[in-house]
Amino acid sequence: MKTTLFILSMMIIGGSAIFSSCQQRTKKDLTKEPLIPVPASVTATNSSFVLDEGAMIYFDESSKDLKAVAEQLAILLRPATGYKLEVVPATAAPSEGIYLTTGAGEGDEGYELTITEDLVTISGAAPAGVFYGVQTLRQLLPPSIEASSVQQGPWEIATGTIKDSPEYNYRGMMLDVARHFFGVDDVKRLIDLLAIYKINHLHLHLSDDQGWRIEIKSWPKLTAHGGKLEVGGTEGGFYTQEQYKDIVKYAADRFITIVPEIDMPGHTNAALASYAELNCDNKARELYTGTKVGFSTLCTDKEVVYKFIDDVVREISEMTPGPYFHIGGDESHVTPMEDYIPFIERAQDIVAKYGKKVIGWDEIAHAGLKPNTIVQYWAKAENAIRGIEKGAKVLISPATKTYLDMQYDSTTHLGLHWAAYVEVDSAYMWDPATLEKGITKDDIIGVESALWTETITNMEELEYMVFPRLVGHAEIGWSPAGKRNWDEYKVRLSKQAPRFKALGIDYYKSKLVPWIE
Ligand code: TNX
Repeated sequence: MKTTLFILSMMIIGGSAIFSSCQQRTKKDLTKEPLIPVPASVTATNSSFVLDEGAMIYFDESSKDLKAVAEQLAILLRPATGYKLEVVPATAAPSEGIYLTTGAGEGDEGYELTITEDLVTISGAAPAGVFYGVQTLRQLLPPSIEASSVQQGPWEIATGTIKDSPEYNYRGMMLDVARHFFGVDDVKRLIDLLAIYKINHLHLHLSDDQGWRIEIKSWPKLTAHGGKLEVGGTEGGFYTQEQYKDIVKYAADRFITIVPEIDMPGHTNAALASYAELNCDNKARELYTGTKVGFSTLCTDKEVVYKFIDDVVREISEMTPGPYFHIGGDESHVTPMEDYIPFIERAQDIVAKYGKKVIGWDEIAHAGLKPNTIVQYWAKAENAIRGIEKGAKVLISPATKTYLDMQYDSTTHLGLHWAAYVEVDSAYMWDPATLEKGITKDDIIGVESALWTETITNMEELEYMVFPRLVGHAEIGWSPAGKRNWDEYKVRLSKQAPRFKALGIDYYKSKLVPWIE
């Protein structure tokens, strides 16, 4: 009896080392893992790695930026595993654990993930690639890894090698914070969710008829007055400059670039209500809380309007490390074309003066375009093609496929349907490079989904419209066209359900997807 107890207690003291060395490993097939976006190449070696209690996360100390990525990985894995997962610098590859390094991987965002029975190695050409390798590793772990409290393991991963890099450099989502305002914590949650699916741009639609959402110190009434309300007349809001910088930093830590948009010359009622001098008749407009579009315009012949734009672009550009400034330019129905064209040309000059590249909705292609201007195709392919003829690149956001405010079908209780009903299959089954004759892959910088928020008032509603369609758009932006097909994708998507649940995402349970609980 005593000896048995002794042996038993030795086994317990020996702990995970004894356990893992004697353990029968499951034969897991890496090629069967339901990864989204689907990687460019996967090779399986049919065994498994088990993340255990004593595992450490090593980072190659010659690349200082990897420490932050290693710490993010630890923060991600600690709650559900309950393990300590120490983050330690290394000068060479360790024999076991998780190791982040540089050297392999294509372009800035490519990575190579190699999993053996003892060691997981993520190597990227740059830290962004390592970060994306981490996101893939995350999806290879059981969905319960996303939980915020300790869960039952084992934390087992299939062995093999994944080599992966994106098809498009720009994979984005736009959030309209003007029609309904979303605070800093909501935006941060969205950023966290975007990063899981390797999206790397968040475009914030910061001004519209119904509200001005970013503090401009030289024009304080924009937010003090123009930020007060939102659609429906409820209380609006705005980001202080400190809050905006905090969002930019939070996004950058997750390799997401913030793209600020100030829509002009239309969609400007909130500014026109805040400053009388921006109107041709010098009369301030009333605040507007309805959902009509196309009724407002800055007075394009007034010098003060360009002073205003200069100040706004300067203040926002100073807080924005990313390369882009979005000038809107859509639906300026009450700005005559002969005024619209020189206005858009002058706005581009102002943006260039502050060192940013212009993005504008496809209507801007009517104007002369600077060589590095980007046309965002949302409504008219002919405008995008006109832009290409003028030397511009195109960001692909067709309303019929990528507008997340479009209803799934006629029973959807939120959203609009002016462009189409966009079910989960329709949102997925298309290819940017073949969607329109005259727009080829070389013309395209990437894909962006857009959530307009006339009917979307809170995070629950946002998540219902965004998920799962955005996940499909993320795959369109990242994965090779030849690797994508709906019948196979819908099965991978169905297996994201427990992950969505663990993350608390209120997604739309489309009948077209064979969800597993
Ligand atoms: C069109 S898309 C708009 C937005 C609306 C959206 C609603 C675009 C450039 N303009 O102002 O919010 O439709 O779906």
